[in-house]
Amino acid sequence: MTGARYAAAVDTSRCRADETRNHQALLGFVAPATTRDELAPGAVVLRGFALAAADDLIDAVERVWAAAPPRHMSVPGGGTMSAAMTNCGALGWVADASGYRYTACDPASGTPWPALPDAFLRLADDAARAAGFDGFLPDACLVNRYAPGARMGLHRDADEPDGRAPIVSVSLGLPATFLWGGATRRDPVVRVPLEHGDVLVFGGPSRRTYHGVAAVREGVHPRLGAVRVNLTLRRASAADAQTMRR
Ligand code: MD3
Ligand code: FE
Repeated sequence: MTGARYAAAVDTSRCRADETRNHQALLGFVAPATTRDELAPGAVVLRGFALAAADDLIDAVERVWAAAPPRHMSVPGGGTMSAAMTNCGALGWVADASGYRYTACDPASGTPWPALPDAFLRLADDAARAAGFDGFLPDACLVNRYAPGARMGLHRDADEPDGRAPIVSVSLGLPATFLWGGATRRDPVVRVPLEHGDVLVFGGPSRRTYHGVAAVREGVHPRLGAVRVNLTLRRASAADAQTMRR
């Protein structure tokens, strides 16, 4: 499959009908407007899926930031990540000069990461279900904060032992270009525009695919200012009967 074929499958259009339905959804009349694009088997783009919950999600992000401030983590090769990161949930992803791992406590404070907010859990469950993954029970959420110019190079998420659980990603604030690669670092990369409220779900054969984020462009979001936030909800503990209820 070629990059062009994936690109053609990504519908970036937004129409007036969608806006009207989003407005009605805010008023509680109908389900939120979402277009569902499949990037690849198991990789689903749910456009606007988090719009109705976005204010609650941002309130919760700000509480997480107050308890566990975002920081630029060091990486083994030397240097630091350009996105500032923190976590909530029973486990949190950390990087330092010695490697990458999940920890129960924030190394900066020595205390447990803040709990997963209800708004995150509800959104993760709804999005996973909409993408065909029933009973997703995340125990970790990495919260990435991008200032203009920040990016994330191509990588695979491989620190979660249980490959059965999907990852749910929520984009808030400034737009960005998501880079969707393949099974190897050299596979062609498809650029997928992401906006405030878009949700991605990655499971099954897409779970170990290379991906990244292009440098975020200057801009101001009405609620978050010159910031993009990405939430990734994950199952970081080892596989057991609780991983998926199904
Ligand atoms: C595909 N975050 O935190 S979200 C990351 O926008 C990360 O901050 C990016 O990559 C961000 O690890 C991209 C989309 C995403 C997240 C995790 C994935 C795509 C994924 C894991 C496996 C496959
Ligand atoms: Fe990732």
